[in-house]
Amino acid sequence: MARVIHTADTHIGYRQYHSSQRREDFVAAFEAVVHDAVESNVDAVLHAGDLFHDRRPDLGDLLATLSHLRTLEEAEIPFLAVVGNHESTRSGQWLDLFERLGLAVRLDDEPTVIEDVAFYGLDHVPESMRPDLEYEFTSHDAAHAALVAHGLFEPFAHADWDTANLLSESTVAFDALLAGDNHKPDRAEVNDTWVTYPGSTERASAAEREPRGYNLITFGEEGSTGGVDIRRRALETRSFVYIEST
Ligand SMILES: [Mn+2]
Repeated sequence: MARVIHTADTHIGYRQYHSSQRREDFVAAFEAVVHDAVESNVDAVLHAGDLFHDRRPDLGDLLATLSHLRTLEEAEIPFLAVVGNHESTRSGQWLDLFERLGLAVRLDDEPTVIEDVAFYGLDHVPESMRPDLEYEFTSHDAAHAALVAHGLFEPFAHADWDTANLLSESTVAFDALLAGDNHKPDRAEVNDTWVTYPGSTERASAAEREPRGYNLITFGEEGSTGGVDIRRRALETRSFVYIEST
């Protein structure tokens, strides 16, 4: 049995409304997730991409991120992640630097086994390059498998990625697809596999009205569909006042 936090779309470095206070809110949301991970003593934190708002986070945001990753490392909670579309760079990924420092694992087509779950990763791939994807993953002998991926997956709004095709083409049978990119929290079953978004951890736009949060997922839970239990936990955020134009 494994209990993990699934988070995504942190967008650290976003200076929303040109406000330095909002910028601090985005990194504070990451700190809150890390705090909950340590408090709940989860087996891992899975990040499904867009940890940073853009490809060039400033030094202050990087130092804050490093310090929160260090907190996880000291609590012996692995941080497993993929690269999102907002933060992807041509010359190399920030995630690789964190991995080099021993503070993160960049998930890929090889399994990273935590307790009895094999985790794999799929970075964001532009739509034009998807027809060439083979979805080849190295086999595992764990009890469960999950794919952490960044993209707009069906059956949710604005989707452009064929989830049923991905799952049937994959050489590994996944119990869950833990996604990032869509900022709206949701879940659905596609061919007996859970597909879920935890949503963003701060309001990246005024359209994101529902409470922000993350997923707490237990693999190997008796009585749950496919042995995967997905619960949503809310994060406290600054209150927004919405003014409707008439
Ligand atoms: Mn995002």
